[in-house]
Amino acid sequence: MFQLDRYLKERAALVERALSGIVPDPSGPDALLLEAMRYSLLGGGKRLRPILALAACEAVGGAPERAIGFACAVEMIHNYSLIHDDLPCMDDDDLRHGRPSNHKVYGEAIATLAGDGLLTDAFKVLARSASDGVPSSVVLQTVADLAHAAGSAGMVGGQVIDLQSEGRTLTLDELKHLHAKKTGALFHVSIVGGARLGGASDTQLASLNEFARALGLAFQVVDDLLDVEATTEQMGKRTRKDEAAGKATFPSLLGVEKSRQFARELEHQALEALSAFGPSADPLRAIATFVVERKQ
Ligand code: GRG
Repeated sequence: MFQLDRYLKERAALVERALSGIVPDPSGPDALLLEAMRYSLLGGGKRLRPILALAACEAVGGAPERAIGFACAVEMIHNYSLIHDDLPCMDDDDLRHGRPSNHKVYGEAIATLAGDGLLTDAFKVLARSASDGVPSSVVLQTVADLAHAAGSAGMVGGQVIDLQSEGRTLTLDELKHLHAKKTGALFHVSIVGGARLGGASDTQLASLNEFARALGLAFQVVDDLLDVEATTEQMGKRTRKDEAAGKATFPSLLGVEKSRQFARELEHQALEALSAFGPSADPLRAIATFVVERKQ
């Protein structure tokens, strides 16, 4: 019987060991920047995206080592986005992972640069994974996919739509489009990139593409629900902020009960997409259920 708790702990430990080696212990003239980067990178979080990258690699029969550089790159980009998202010019949040946000400790300038450092170094880490036995052409395609998902066509573009949407009523389709870019794109590339590095066939990539689409959206629907239903202590970050900021969310458009139903429907779609896979995809299946049932 597959044990998700154990899997999540083991894979998170693998990722955290690798991340700790990538951003070295602070010393010398770069000490402050490295300390600020490590503060966020090693300061908690569920590590969902890198674990999904490793799980997708394993689902297609690849050893997790083939995707560990990519998994770290994805988590570095995720952490950069959280640091920048917490800045006063963005969401203006003082708390992240139950601790002061990066800019509350290091100031806005260093926090901005710590985010820039993580974003840029992420691509160095991924490009260097060509030496982990993965063909260079596959790494090159993954570099392009990750840049597409994180940049103007993906996460950054989605953040801009989000900023421009404050105080406006969005349709359900507009909200889905916003989140497909802002949150979904990084989830999507984590899964499809991990599978590609694991040697996935085109048929496997097509199924995982569908799995990733449903899972990314389910994550955001549940994130919106948790913003309404969970406490700040539970989440380690400020809650009830969407309504205060006048943001359209799934609960504000559909209501809480229908949003919960929608998340379950997306979980079902994600699991259906994996129907051709055997037990090697059990971690992905269990993570899809975890994403919908999580309490933080
Ligand atoms: C260039 C300033 C600049 C832009 C950066 C800020 C930004 C682009 C994008 C925002 C992306 C963002 C913060 C999306 C929110 C996604 C989200 C719900 C994050 C929380 O994800 P979890 O719960 O995080 O997986 P942890 O790591 O805490 O488990």
